[in-house]
Amino acid sequence: MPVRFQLPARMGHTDEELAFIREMGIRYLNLNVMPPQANEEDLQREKERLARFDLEISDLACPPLQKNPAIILGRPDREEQLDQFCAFVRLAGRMGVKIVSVAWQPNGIFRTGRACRPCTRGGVSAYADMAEIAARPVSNDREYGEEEIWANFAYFLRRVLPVCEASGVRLALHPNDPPVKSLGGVHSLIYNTDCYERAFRLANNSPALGIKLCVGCWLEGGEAFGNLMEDIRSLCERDKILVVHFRNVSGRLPYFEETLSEDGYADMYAIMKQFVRCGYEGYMSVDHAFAGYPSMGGTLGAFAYPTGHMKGLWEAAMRECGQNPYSGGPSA
Ligand SMILES: [Mn+2]
Repeated sequence: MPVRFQLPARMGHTDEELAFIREMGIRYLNLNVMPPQANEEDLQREKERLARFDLEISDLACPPLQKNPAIILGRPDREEQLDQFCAFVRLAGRMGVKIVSVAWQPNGIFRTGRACRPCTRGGVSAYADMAEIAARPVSNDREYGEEEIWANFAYFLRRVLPVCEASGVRLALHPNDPPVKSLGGVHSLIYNTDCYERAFRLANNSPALGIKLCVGCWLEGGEAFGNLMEDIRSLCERDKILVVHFRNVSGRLPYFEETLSEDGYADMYAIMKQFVRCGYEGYMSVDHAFAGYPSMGGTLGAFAYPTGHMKGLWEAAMRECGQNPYSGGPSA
């Protein structure tokens, strides 16, 4: 089984959009579902519709649950939110979807803004300047420290992991982005590989806790995050990587721009080869893309070129490693 390429998607794409995705040679979708549609009837209908375009849901995310402030900060209404999270996991299981996304980011991804920057070829892309981000006031009612953030994560695991195990669903935990110790006054859960190891230990090494390996985050942090090549090898060996975000940046913190794969500081071909050498067979997608143009398909149109480039790197890596990329028929 080769790497399985996917694209982020939402419910209700038009027929044209779904055809466009399929024409990129994509079979799998990371589907974002908002709460009103997070029910069996709507999802079943969507699943059948996607099947007509030869598309499948590989993993599900419910944005308000994926980065839920009540659960992450331990607010009084977290029990209700945890019940909803568990219900969403059970729903994924019933739909035959084996991965649900989670990110311990109560205030989302931090970026200074989206703009044309020196490394973006005129494209509008996200960039981060830590001097500006660190100077912001706290994002919530108060600061939240390391101990309580980990205690809240432990509580989440106690409530949710048994449901995942019973439902045949694995959690794909994304790092905090950018990967620094604290963002907006909230201590980050995952800002280096040691944090991931701590999370695995807390989960008693249950296979139900896996990783969304965001190459972008690893590169933003550089050595402070970990040794990417070594981490890919070690995490593949232990079957911890469920999804890969394939993304390059212009440099390491304290400042970076999100660039085309070929324009950032990392050698993305070498990184792709490492996934191939390690026998990675999970899902992989382009993470963020440039803003795109409304008359050129907007965000979806903007994903087309980097997705093709990523798949081209994979094909070259497969051939260089002596493997036939299309031995099982057309690329998945
Ligand atoms: Mn990512």
